[in-house]
Amino acid sequence: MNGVDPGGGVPLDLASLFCSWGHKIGLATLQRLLYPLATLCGFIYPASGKNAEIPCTYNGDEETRKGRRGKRGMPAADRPIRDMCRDPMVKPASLFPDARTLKNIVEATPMQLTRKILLSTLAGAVAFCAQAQAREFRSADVQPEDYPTVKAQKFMSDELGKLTNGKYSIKVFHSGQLGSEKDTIEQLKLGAIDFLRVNTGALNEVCKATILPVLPFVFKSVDQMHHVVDGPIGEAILKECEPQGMVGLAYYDSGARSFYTKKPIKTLADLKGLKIRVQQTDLWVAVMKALGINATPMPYGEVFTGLKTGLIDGAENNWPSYQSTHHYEVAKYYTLTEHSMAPEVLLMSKRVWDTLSPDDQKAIRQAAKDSVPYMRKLWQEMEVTSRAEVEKAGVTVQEIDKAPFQAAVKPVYDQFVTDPKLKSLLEQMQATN
Ligand code: GTR
Repeated sequence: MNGVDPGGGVPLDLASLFCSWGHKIGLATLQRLLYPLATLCGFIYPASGKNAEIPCTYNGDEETRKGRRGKRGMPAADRPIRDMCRDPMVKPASLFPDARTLKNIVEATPMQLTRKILLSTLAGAVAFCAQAQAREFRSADVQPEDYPTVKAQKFMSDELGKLTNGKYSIKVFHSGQLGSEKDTIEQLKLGAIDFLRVNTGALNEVCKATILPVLPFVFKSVDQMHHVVDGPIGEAILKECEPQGMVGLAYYDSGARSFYTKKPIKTLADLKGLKIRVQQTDLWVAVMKALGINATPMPYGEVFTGLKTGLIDGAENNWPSYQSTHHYEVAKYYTLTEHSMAPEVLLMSKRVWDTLSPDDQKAIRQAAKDSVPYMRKLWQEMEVTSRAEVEKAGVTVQEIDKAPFQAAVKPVYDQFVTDPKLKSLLEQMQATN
């Protein structure tokens, strides 16, 4: 598990006590009450600048102890406390006296001394509590750092920080750093990673209901897709992932998927017999079979090499993926079949989720929800810019009659939507405007 185990195996019962009490009245309030008192005692260096009242500052961008007085190095005794935190971004205030404060202690009367010890212990406990509770979640995404899904998770991290007084943040491991979508789904289920952003297609083998938004030509428009996934139907689909160890938080946009190939495609017949890369699911293999295409399932990260080496003749995806992966440099014909609008989805590991308080769960849901309009705005912009970029680079865009495609994939619905619950959800989807 990531982050810090509150208490961290350190015998500091007062800190644990404070952690629970402090969170009841609000950690920030507690810190603001106690810090000036402890400072008066001379046990904590008064901070300067914007973090003046906060003994444990969270600035997230540098190793230096911003907000501490002067440029003096961290007292050796501070280091274990900082290390306990395991998070270089959480900076504890000094909990240990320097020579001047030691002198004050020696010269103090017993009454003064008791007061000093009590107050400094309390302040120390608060500082410890703040750092012990701070936690950086890990999230995985196969898309690159500047992709809308990744940026949206960073936005979510900031929102979460605001909603929890800096208690939580999310580090996004983008560009498939933690593995393919299939691998990271397994890691999420085990709680080895906390969050995951994948396409709904990637979930099809794990929670069956997720095939519904992936089905070819199931949505009539982006608006209709939003009405479906943002309401009770979308919620019901994600709920199906919970027994599999994943808590669905939000749907992000993914536009429409179309074929791109090394040779021009003008009709469905031109695609017959071609080797086309698909996501690693039975549904996609069946869709391609219905179209007379030779499906080649493989991870997203291997498609470029597959195209380059001739292992595949093409693939299918939206504009931003086609552009950001540079697939357009190898497969220069983009045919506007727009055959699936499978949205992206953001999930949290249920194992991790279950360790959180209802308030924290609420904050996570809220932050995820808040990131959706931001993501969708970025998405709309990127769909336009990525299309323009590939066209400028010489890609041929082909309009195509979709009717033969729609007719050919019809049997796939009967093949995959057999469960009565899924049937009912599909009917509700189709009845949504
Ligand atoms: C992209 C999606 C990725 C991944 C990829 C694929 O559109 O953003 O998460 O699913 O498609 O085809 O594997």
